[in-house]
Amino acid sequence: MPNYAVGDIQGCFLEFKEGLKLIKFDTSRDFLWITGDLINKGPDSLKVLKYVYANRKSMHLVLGNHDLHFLNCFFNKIPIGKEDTFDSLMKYKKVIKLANYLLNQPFVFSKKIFIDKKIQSVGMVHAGIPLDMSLKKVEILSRLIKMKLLSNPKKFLKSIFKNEEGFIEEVFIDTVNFFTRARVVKRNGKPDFSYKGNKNNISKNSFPWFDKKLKLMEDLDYLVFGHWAALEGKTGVENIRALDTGCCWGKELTFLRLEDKKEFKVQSKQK
Ligand SMILES: [Mn+2]
Repeated sequence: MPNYAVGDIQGCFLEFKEGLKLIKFDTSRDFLWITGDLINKGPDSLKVLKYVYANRKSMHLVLGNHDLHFLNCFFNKIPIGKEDTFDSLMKYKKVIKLANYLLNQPFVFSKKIFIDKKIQSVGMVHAGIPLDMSLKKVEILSRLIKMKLLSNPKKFLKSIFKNEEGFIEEVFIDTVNFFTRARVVKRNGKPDFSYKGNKNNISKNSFPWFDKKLKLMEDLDYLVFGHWAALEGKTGVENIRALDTGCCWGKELTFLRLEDKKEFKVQSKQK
């Protein structure tokens, strides 16, 4: 029962399907971990989501910023932006089923799997984890946030996207933003959301969120994440793996078999 992780698909359905063929993905036996941002920017968001939903028993996924953006547009009836490419999803007659499926997904996922005949804990998040958060704290916060999101999706999403202030406690907003959007953090540990470049041009007052010793890694053997395509898959940290390799920007889609860390890459068909 191999576990494969895949980076941000972002509506690149052809590459996604090609990758599943390459890894000989078997829905009766294997698990696919998806690092979030399943949709937007690429051409086939609806096809990606329909496939993942149809095979949901084999899927583990976490929410990314683009998934949340879609949920905000859907639940708050906000027209999609000029740069957004998920209009076919918004117009799909069963969109509510797919929106509810996403709404129920976690921000952080972890599971124990067999690696080298040992049980190891592997975690997944879309963007990042605050330096000082233990796995237990991450899990409790994720669960509290999920309860708030499910109890009132409209208001929660409005607060996240800042079109309504003050309804949700700031700690939840900050945590969701860290899980779904962080790349570099300042010395005080707060994210600087403006930086999207590679690891070499970060100002000396900031550093990648995974560069310092993370409390979370005391309880995890391995962590995968997406979101930061400019890293091109490299973090420089042995047991923390970046999987967004910019498929929707014309680069590639990366799959990683968690049991032996073997990589499988599909060339992007996007420009
Ligand atoms: Mn993202």
